[in-house]
Amino acid sequence: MAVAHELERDRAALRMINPAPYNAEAPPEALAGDITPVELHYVRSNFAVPTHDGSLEIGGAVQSPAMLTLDDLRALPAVEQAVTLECAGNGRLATRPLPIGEPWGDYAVSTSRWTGALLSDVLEQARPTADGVEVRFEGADHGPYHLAPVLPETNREDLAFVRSLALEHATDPAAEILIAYEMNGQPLTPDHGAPFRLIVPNWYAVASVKWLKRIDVLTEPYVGEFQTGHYIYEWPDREHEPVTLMRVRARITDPAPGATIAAGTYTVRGKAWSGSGPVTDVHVSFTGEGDWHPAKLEPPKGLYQWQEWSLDWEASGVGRHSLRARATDAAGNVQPDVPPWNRLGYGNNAIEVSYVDVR
Ligand SMILES: Nc1nc2c(c(=O)[nH]1)N[C@H]1C(S)=C(S)[C@@H](COP(=O)(O)O)O[C@H]1N2
Ligand SMILES: [Mo]
Repeated sequence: MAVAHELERDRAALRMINPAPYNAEAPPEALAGDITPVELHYVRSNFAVPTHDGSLEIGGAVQSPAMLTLDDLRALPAVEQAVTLECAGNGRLATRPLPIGEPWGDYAVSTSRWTGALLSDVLEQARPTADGVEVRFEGADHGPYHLAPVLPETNREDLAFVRSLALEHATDPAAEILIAYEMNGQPLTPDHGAPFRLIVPNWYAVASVKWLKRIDVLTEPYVGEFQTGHYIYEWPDREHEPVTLMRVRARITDPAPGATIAAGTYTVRGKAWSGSGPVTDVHVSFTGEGDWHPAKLEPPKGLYQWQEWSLDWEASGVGRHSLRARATDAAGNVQPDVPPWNRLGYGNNAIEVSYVDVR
């Protein structure tokens, strides 16, 4: 159970967006390293941190329902992998017209090393029946939901955080979906889903259900506020689509936005990531349209984490410069100049602009 001083300690270095439920961005320096320290990892929660009784129920359309504990999960083969998590609402504040929702800047993104059991192992033990189509994941958090339900049938008085995945995806060992119980080698903290949570690589982090309480195999597709209400791209001009893979995105981490640097050679550094990765190239511009220079892109250190890139910039011209980085991924996706507008403000991966003064 989360105690106040524990939460206070875990939240001290973050940039608060909303005190209750607690939502906060990573400070920019959190992106400097390969792995984000736990206390710098952004937090996004739809409800207050819940109590969790330590058990995980596996049921629904399965032949062997089970009740698992942390020890049961630890007894399964452990997988450790670095995974970049990004909130689908990251960058919402830069979208025009401004959608409703948490006003995220650009720092609802972080990378940790997650350790846990493979979801595919847990589901194999439970033996889904032949008519299973999806898997439903329920968090222990719930509460009143008066903000802006999209689905008319939403229970505004007491809503739980529930998501689903296709059975084929959930049972695929190659998808490497974890029921994670450690973050950077430590037990999960209350804000990040203690005692265990889902980690779905490559997907926007809404899929990575925290405080996991129940897993049920379903014989019908799941309908619910956080699955078919919110977290849907409501395009103005075409079919709505569910929010799934992270869109390709690059970020300049050095120099910091608004920094003043001395004239001379400056090594510009940054990160780039995509749920359809790896990232295959990053180009950097210093003036605006037309002067894209290829950056040196480091190979991925893992399948599911951001990549580092750098470029030596001859910063000889005294004055203000507008810096932009633009990434392309293995699927051929390139960052757009203008965010792809949708009513709820998801998936803004437009090229970011920061300025730097050379003195
Ligand atoms: N149970 C539960 N899981 C959840 C959420 C939530 O509100 N409740 N928020 C989701 C969203 S929208 C994001 S972006 C990630 C954030 O994970 P973090 O707080 O560890 O960064 O958790 C996801 N899992
Ligand atoms: Mo999110």
